[in-house]
Amino acid sequence: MSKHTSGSQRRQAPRLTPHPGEPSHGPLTGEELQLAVRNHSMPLEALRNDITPPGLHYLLDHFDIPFIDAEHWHLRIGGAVQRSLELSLRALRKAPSISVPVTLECAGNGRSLLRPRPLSQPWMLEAVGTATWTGVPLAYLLSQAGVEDDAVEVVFTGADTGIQGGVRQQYARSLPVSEALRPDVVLAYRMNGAELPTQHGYPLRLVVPGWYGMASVKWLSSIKVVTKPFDGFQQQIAYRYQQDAEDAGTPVTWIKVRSLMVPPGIPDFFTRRRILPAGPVMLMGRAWSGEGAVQRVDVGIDGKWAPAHLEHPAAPFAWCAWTMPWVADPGEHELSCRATDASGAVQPLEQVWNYQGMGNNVVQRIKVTVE
Ligand SMILES: Nc1nc2c(c(=O)[nH]1)N[C@H]1C(S)=C(S)[C@@H](COP(=O)(O)O)O[C@H]1N2
Ligand SMILES: [Mo]
Repeated sequence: MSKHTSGSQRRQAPRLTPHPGEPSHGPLTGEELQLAVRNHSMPLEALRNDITPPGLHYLLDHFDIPFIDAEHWHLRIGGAVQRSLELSLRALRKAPSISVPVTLECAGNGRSLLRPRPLSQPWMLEAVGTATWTGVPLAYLLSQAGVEDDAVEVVFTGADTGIQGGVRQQYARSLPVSEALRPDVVLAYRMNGAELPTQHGYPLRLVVPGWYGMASVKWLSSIKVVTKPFDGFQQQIAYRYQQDAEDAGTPVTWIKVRSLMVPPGIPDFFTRRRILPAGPVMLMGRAWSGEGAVQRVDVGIDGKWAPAHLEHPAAPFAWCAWTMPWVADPGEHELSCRATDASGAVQPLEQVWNYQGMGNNVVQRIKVTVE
């Protein structure tokens, strides 16, 4: 009954994408290609680095990258607070700072592996990266402003504007007050020790360790403490696990457990198929989860699983390295990896489909030819 009611309300709601139809069984569309050349993923060989080198971290911008003159830019903090604040970049740089290594992953990572294929940014496996973010703890600024007792959420609005699902909007997302007050949530003006790159949110972005990337609002212009749950497009329509366009669904929040492997050997240019000489090889990769520390990674060789050696992460929400020696014998092989986290969650061997293609953490499978 309640499902039916919310269903008929949703029918009026704007669609996620401008595409009139349902997800596609067909070949990649021109619109997907257009998004894919604007937004890029992290080449899997970059999994070798603890911290993803500049330019290799994945990138996801919904609209245009705004052109911001940092000299005249200010961050406004207002709403249900005792004192509204307006801070220049210079003032923010003088405030107490922290540096946090964080693995960010787009909630749509793996979307294009689903059948039928949800039409949006067509990620394969690699919409992930780990950076060290330096800036002011959000909790510090919120305590300076004084959050009112009836506050429920904090809304973060970026300077980028566009239209999605027919709705004109500035990119905006909220966090529950309890999450916003976590000591590791940072308003970052540096990435990997250098000035925050334009495409990653210059002059200031939010970074929410453990949450899928959509929570980490870039090009921040304002922070507003609110006393009712935020109903913006990116909160209520986008980023939901839903079965179809009419399903209200559930919100996407924490990163699900996942592991990836550096494809061993060398690639064929066009097919990316791997070619490897026979003999010993050290397989390696990374694993992460926002729902609990990674507890184990199993590596599958032709469907036979064995536990990998796991290293400690640099921080609670940074990925950890895993390794597994393998003696490759000539022939065709399939390699895979599968992580388990402290919540008991384990990567699925087959993914359950959802309408927006969110949170696909299916195990990676790599075909290799050993010569
Ligand atoms: N203002 C703004 N913030 C944003 C976005 C955006 O389009 N606009 N994209 C979000 C999404 S969906 C992701 S996955 C991350 C990507 O961060 P990155 O490009 O620094 O990797 O930024 C988030 N913050
Ligand atoms: Mo994303």
